[in-house]
Amino acid sequence: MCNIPPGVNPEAYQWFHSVDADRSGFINSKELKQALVNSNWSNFNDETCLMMINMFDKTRSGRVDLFGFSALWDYIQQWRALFQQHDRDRSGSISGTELHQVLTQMGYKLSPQFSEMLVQRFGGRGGSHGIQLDRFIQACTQLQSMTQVFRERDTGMTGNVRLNYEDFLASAVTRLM
Ligand SMILES: [Ca+2]
Ligand SMILES: [Ca+2]
Repeated sequence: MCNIPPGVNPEAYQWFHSVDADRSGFINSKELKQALVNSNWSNFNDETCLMMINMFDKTRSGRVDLFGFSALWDYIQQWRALFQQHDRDRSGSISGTELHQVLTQMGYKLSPQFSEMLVQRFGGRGGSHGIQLDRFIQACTQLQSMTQVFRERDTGMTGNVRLNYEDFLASAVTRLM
């Protein structure tokens, strides 16, 4: 515990060695998946793990080092706190109504129907039970990314943009992969 490098979250430092199952000194998406559980005790889904590894993988090697893991750890904790804060009925999942409150707090002006649609899309099996933490992180992160694509082009802040189809796809692909 005495050798924690500066800028590394002590909690993440402690976890790093147990998450790094093959002791390679790096965490890949498979190792991350084994380490993360939702409130219903299911492991995080592959898509969310891969997405988060890619976000904090500076070298495009499909894995993160201790520093990347520490940043990723903080990222997950922030979403977890937001998730718990808005899981008003303590069901362990986020419903459409609860998601709408999250998005409103984050500054989005979106309809309640849009949140319902997101929960349907990310919740699986009709989404009647809401979304778990992994899907919550995935949905919110993708929403942020796509919003960023839009805002970069909406220079006049009009809420409307004209996008070339391939330009749009290219932006989406770079953000999501
Ligand atoms: Ca490893
Ligand atoms: Ca709930």
